[in-house]
Amino acid sequence: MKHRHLLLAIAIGGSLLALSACKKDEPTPASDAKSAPQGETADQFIARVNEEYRAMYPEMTASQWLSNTYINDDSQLLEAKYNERFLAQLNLWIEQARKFEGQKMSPQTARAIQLLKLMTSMPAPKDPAKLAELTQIASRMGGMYGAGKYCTGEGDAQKCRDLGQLEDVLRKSRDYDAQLDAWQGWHSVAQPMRKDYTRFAELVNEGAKELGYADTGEMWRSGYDMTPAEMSAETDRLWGQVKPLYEQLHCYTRTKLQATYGADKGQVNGMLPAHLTGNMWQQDWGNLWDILQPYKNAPDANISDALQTQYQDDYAKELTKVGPSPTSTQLFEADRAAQLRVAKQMTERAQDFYVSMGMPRLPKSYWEKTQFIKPLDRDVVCHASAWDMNMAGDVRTKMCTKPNEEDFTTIYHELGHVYYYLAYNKQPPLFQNGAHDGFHEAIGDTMVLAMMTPEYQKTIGLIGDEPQNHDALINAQMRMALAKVSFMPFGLMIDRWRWGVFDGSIKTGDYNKAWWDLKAKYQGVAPVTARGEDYFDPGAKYHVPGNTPYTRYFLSHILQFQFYKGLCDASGYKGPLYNCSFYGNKVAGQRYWAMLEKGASQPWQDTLKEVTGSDKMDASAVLEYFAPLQDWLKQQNEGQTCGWQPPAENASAAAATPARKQG
Ligand code: X8Z
Ligand code: ZN
Repeated sequence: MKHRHLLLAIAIGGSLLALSACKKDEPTPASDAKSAPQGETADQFIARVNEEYRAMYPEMTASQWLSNTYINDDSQLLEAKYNERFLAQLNLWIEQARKFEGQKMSPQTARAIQLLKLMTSMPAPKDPAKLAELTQIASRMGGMYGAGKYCTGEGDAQKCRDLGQLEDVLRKSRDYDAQLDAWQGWHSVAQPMRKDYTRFAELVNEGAKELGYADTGEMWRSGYDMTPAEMSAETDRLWGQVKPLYEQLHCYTRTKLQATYGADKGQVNGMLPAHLTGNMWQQDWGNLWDILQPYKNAPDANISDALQTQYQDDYAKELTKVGPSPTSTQLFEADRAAQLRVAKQMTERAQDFYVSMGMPRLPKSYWEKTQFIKPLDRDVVCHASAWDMNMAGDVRTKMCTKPNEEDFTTIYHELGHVYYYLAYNKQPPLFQNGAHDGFHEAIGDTMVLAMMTPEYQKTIGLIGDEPQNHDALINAQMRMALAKVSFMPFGLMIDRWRWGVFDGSIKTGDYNKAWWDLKAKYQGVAPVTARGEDYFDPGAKYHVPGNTPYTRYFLSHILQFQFYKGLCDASGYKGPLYNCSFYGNKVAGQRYWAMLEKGASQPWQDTLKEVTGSDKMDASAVLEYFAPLQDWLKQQNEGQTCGWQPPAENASAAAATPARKQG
């Protein structure tokens, strides 16, 4: 499963499900009958579920790995089938668990039963026909996303670009129209998913209701050792803490976009034009560095440049192997070999950070079975993921790595998942999960915070010994804010949309409007052309067709600063938070590993307390970290009218004006 985190317990592949069922269609001895073995106690029941789960897990995961790294009808069929078997088995276990309600059992067993009900983010109806339909839709949507291409031109002149190529346009081009074309092109891929997604939402809701939840969103919010209502209030509270910082960053960015593209084209009603943020979903503005860098003359540890150089060196080495006048095939092969080489070097560098803190090296099979770069002979899901194939050391990552900073930090992120798997593999299968899903997402990102410090970058020779003055600090903080702060409202709005779809407050006919209303409200971004209901823009983001809950990433962006501070304290560091690196610190490493080993075996509040001293999620570490930048932004924005008016507010104003017919 891919970063299969909580809810799905193993979220696998796209979050679909967790494992498959038994082998072939033969009845398994233990639970062929709908009934559990006679006289089974609750503790025995959980022991049996753990065993059955472990047994069926590898083949389900294999089918998912296959359909994600080799997209075609056959692999989708197999994946859908294994997911169907697993979900049927899961429903059976959950039914069997009912009979233990109210009985005496160990606290660990009670927790395991609770987690069992939350094992998938794709609750399936019991009706076998609907169950099969659901898993087929899920696999089809995943395949459509993975294989999606934007094609222009006719016949021999036709040119098709995949997501990676379209993202490159947003990353590098500063041509307004070229970016708009790339942005619109990718969003056209999602249009045909609309019907499937509508049906998908109906089917999972039916499954969630059968399990006793009001809807799928309520079920997703139930995985946090608090009530679903408390959980959504928690996200509001945390967002309230960071919103002022986001608004300052937004204001500064808008000013710079207007300076680049003109007062009119650089904004839409005070919001950022969706195709101009350097990112397809406006979730990470790091690619706008050329426009947003605060101090052009101050040191700027540019990891992308260093990685490009590394690639060029690798390429030159490959060429020396073939001699003076290489054929075009040899040039091509040298490029592929160098791409693979640099991807592995980036991964080795990330591994080194974990190992320096006392964690194990990745197993040999990791290096053999991982997908490091995009294969050329087939479609694959390029969206990065981390997999635990068998709960016994066959861990892998799947990426289409390019030598740039974004992918370099993504490798640390994915290895965070992998180290979590390796650490909690000794837990019973039902506890092999993050303390909550936000923990799973935060492990690697915490390492990135330490990796991005000048202190660490000097140790690896990425930057020289030049003194770190105020300007360099602001540059570094801006770099980090463009990745982290810009993300926060995005991390929130995706599930605000899905919660609304699932609870019926967003109607099928309003999918796209509701999406852009939320983008406007939280992120302050807007499309520059009308995006009516013939579009399905949510489907252009991996986690929607992939059905991966997204609140986890919002929580992770808060938690990772708490973990960072906790580990800095453990390492004995004194000084401003943003300068702390615990590279090589075994005490911090042990504290981290102890947390990872716990998996989901206790409430996350207890686990958080062990690492940070507090049992509450809190954004004060975020604010402490970014304090210098926040001051600087306030000065930069002085005299500007910051903020924006979301269209919902425009619309209600318009509603009061009878003359206007349509909003
Ligand atoms: O999906 C991911 C990871 C895999 S769990 C690459 N992330 C979110 C995204 O890309 O939208 C990491 C940050 C947010
Ligand atoms: Zn992740």
